[in-house]
Formats: sequence, C-alpha cells, structure tokens
Amino acid sequence: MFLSSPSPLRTKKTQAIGIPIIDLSLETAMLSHHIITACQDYGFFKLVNHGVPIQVISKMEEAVQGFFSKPPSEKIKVKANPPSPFGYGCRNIGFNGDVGELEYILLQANSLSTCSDNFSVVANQPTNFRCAVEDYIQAVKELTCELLEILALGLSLPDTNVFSRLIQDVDSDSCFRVNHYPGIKPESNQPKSDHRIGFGEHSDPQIFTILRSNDVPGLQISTVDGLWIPVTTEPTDFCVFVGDTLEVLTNGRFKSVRHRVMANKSIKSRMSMMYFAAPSLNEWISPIPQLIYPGNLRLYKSFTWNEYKKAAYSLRLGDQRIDFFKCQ
Ligand code: GA4
Repeated sequence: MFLSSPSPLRTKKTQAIGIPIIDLSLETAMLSHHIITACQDYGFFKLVNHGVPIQVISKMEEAVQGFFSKPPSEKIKVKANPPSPFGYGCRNIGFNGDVGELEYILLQANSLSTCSDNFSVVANQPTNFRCAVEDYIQAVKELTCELLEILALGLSLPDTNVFSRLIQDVDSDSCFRVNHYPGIKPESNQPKSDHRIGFGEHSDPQIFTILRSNDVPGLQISTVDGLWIPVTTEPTDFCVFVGDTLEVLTNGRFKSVRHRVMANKSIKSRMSMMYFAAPSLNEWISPIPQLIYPGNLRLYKSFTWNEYKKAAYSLRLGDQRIDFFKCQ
C-alpha cells in the first residue's frame, strides 16, 4: 500500500511531504500503481515487507563491520587502484577530486569471488565474508528483478522482463558498495556544523539502487522542486532509488532522484549498503518505444552503458551527466 510517512515534513513551499512507503506484500495491481506513482513523483520509495530474510541482512552487516574495524594499515592493503574504482576507499570519491567524510568498499556484484577487480578485497577476508556478501547480493538482485517486473507490468509494456533481463544478464555490470560514516568520538573537537558532507549530492547512474542502512540518520533526497528531505530508515527496510538509466529507458517518465548523505553527527557509526543494478557494458540504452508517442517526444539519445559509465567517471559527482545524452 502507499502509506504516507508517519510524520510528514512541513516546509514553506509545500504543505506536507510524505515519502512513499510501499508494502511489497500487497496485491500486484495496486502495488504497481503505487510504485509507478513513487517513481514518477519522487524517483524514490521506502520498501517494507520485502521478504529478504533478516538473517541475510544481519550476517552481511556483521561481515562488513569486521572489515571496517580493522586497522587502517590493513584496509589500505586492498585500496582501489585507479582507474579501477573497486576496492577500499577513504574520503576520495571517483577520480576527479570529490571527497566525503566516509570510508567504503566497492565491489563488482557479478561473479563476486572470480572477478579480478574484487580479488584483493574478497581474498583477504575470512570465508564467511564472501558467503555473507554473495547471499545478500543474490537476495537483493532477486528483489530488484521483482520490482522491475512489477513496474513493466504497471506500464503495460508487452515484455515484462524488459528491465529485469538487463540485470539478469550474466555480464551485468551491477556493483555493490558499503559506506561507513564513522561516528564522532565523544572527546573530539570536530566542528559540529550541520553542513558537513558525508557523500555529496548526486544521482545514481544505474537502473535501480537498493539501499539498506542502520538507524543512524544522514540520508536526504531532493524533491523535484529542490527541497531536501531527511530520510529516516529502519534497519529492516530498504530504500529504492531510480537511477539515470531507468529515467532514460522510461523516456523521462521516472526521474532519477538526487540524494546526499550529511556527515555523521552521532557517536554511533552510520553503515549503509547499496546494490546498484546495472546492464552489461555493451548493452544499448534507449527510451522504450511504447513510451514515445505524439505529445511525449523522445528525450534521450541511444548509448551503451559503457559510454554512460565513462561519462560518469570523467565528470564530477554532482554533475547532471544525463543532460549530455538529451536529444537536441
Ligand atoms: C554514484 C553511485 C555509486 O556509488 C557509484 C559511484 C561512483 C564511485 O564512487 O566510484 C561515482 C559516482 C557513483 C557517480 C559519478 C562518478 C562515479 C563517483 C563519481 C564521481 C559506484 C557509481 O556507479 O556512480
């Protein structure tokens, strides 16, 4: 069901903003209608009753906590080696000078243990790390496919696998990231400014992002008219983000959501884990023909995911990279 957030945020510009909360256990026709509305209006929704077992989530959390609690000298051993972004990173985001108050691991989600990009991270952890990550990725991948099929159905597309087949591709370029925003040490003199950035404003380049975090706040999403809304999360729920690629595939009907994370102000660490569902590198991305019709002209050119990804890595985190792919 499409529930309104329990305590809607009141602002000067709008009366009340309720972040969409979607209950996956509801009946499909209603569900697809509500997911579509959320993707159109916010490019974002919270997902409850998603069916991913809590044990899969908590095993994953324990495994990554083990990694981040290692001394910096150990973590540095598996540091990302540009031009590959995969591995451990601290403060630096991408290759063009973006920074944030976090450390992270970024992994290829496909063929986790055999992919050479991941090798140093995965091979250096206890075996339970690999199993926990593999089980978690498998569960959120299945969930993502289910959501994408519900979307295609709701859009009345003749092929309900039109989106999900992109991430089921054996060569899908999906990735998995865990962000750790360290807590403030009680005795520290760190400035208490409200504007420090944990992860700067951006939209995700992929199709869909499935995020799960612990209960430490920080995530904010931007509305279409540029208001920032804080998103509170329950450790058992997921947040779903429309990425740039889904915006293009739906010819702009769904909007990729701009979001950011403010630096952690609490003593407890914030930990978030994201599955970024992406096509294979050589997949062509173009607006689906059924979503182009008189009065709704084609908005985006065709390009491969590889071209889009290259553009993303050549620009800054906050750039509107999708604008470079608009039709004249
Ligand atoms: C944002 C979404 C994912 O975290 C990510 C990020 C990637 C990175 O951190 O390496 C990017 C960023 C993200 C978008 C623009 C480029 C690429 C950093 C950056 C400056 C893994 C992704 O795919 O794009």
